[in-house]
Amino acid sequence: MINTKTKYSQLLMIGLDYSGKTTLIKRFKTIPENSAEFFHTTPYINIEKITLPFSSKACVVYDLSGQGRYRENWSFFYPDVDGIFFVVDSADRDRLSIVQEVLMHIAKHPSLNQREIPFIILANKQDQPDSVDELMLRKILQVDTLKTMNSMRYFVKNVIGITGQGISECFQMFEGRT
Ligand SMILES: Nc1nc2c(ncn2[C@@H]2O[C@H](COP(=O)(O)OP(=O)(O)OP(=O)(O)O)[C@@H](O)[C@H]2O)c(=O)[nH]1
Ligand SMILES: [Mg+2]
Repeated sequence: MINTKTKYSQLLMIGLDYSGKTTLIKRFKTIPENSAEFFHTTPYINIEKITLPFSSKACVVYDLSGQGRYRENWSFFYPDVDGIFFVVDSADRDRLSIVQEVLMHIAKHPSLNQREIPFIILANKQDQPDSVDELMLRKILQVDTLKTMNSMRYFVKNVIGITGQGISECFQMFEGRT
């Protein structure tokens, strides 16, 4: 992990495979006012350096693969990150029960126990006609229960990765402006 403690804030992007993490961060970078540099990419980690939209601070984004065999690697980042984007494919109703189990597993992780960071659940793919919206997702994923399990600040936000809709608001939550 890059030692960015003083110079940058750090954002972790996780969520099941195919949920849209890489699409979201790449789309964010195409918005003209969001200056961004490419860092490094491999099949299991994509690292981007961006400028946060509201504070204009530099931020390193760790976009990790959500494929089953890589999920255990997510926790290496928990002690140092300043916030987490957890991306959900809201149209993949068959896998929402797996998403719920994964969220419970994360919420119990000892490295997150004392961390007062924002945990933003991005209800992605809202353009899909059969997608579940943020209010319904909050219930299905039992966000009220998650909130009782640690000190993280939970949010759920509708987004569309392919258009960029809702992403700025998620960064606003990350920057503690809501
Ligand atoms: N319709 C629709 N498709 C989307 C949206 N966001 C992402 N996708 C599509 O979902 C697929 C998976 O997106 P990725 O960004 O590769 O997903 P990922 O979460 O990075 O996946 P892993 O790296 O394997 O964990 C791609 O075909 C995207 O084009 C969205 O908002 N709407
Ligand atoms: Mg990806």
